Amino acid sequence: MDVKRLHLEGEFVESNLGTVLGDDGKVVVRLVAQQYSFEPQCIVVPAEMPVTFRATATDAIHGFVVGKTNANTMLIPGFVATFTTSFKTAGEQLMPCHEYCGTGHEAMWARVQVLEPQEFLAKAKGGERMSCVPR
Ligand SMILES: [Cu+2]
Repeated sequence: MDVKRLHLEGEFVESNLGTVLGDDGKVVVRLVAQQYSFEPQCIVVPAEMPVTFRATATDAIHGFVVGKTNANTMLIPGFVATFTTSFKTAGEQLMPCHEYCGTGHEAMWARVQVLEPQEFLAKAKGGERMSCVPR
């Protein structure tokens, strides 16, 4: 994977980031970490359903813990980190970078909006990318 072309082609282009509900019923979240933010800044997921994360970094080693789950990974430029987890309850959670990545590290985090499964499924339409709902 060529990190310089990450935003231009392939799985991690901007238009492909965020959450999708696939035809197979699987929920996949794609995100990119860079100094000093995650893209997207807010991720929407369902509670009580398996959610697969696929993530990478562009510039430095980052890492993240996903809200109140057991998911915790490092992101290394040039590699895709993937894991599947699930969220027990609906609500808003935080996803901070936990790997010191430079001066802006402390401010590097994303929000995770966990929706009730019915609400999530009602919002999800045929493979379209989903974004957080204003609360
Ligand atoms: Cu960081």
